[in-house]
Amino acid sequence: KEAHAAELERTFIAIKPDGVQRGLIAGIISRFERKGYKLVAIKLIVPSKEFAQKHYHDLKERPFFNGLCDFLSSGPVLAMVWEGEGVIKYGRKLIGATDPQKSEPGTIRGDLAVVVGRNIIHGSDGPETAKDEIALWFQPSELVSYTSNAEKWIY
Ligand code: 3AN
Repeated sequence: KEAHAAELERTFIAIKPDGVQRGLIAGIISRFERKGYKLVAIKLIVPSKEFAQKHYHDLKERPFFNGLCDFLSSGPVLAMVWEGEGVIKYGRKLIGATDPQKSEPGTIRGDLAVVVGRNIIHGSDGPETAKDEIALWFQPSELVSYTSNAEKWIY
């Protein structure tokens, strides 16, 4: 069946300052790209602390909230939107469990991170969060819709 880009699921993925500074950008993008997902938006930005607080608003009661927001705003973050069938759930699977001590080998956090406070990558945890996070980080005009011929062999 024909898949139309506009109907496909999208998720927000961000490489946090630790991942950017450790030189992990290309390796992480490669995981999503080789799986068959499509990059529809990307930018490198240093979020303000206020912006980080908005991004993590669900965690504002947690004891690590302040440190987490300081960390996210401490340097460049690579913000991305990835598109494709099942990308929200499967993106989380590629990323691995929140605590890198518990994430499986083969996942991004399992292979590349050690502690929960420096777990290198963020991925939306559901359709509502994905929608909200994409709207927070990107203008609609920054999302690029295009049809890739490669999708014919993937979806
Ligand atoms: P995930 O990023 O896997 O969705 P959340 O939403 O529970 O996990 O947590 C968001 C971020 O908060 C994590 N990526 C991690 O950086 C940080 N975090 C979560 N739990 C802790 C903790 N116990 N101590 C320090 N930071 C934490």
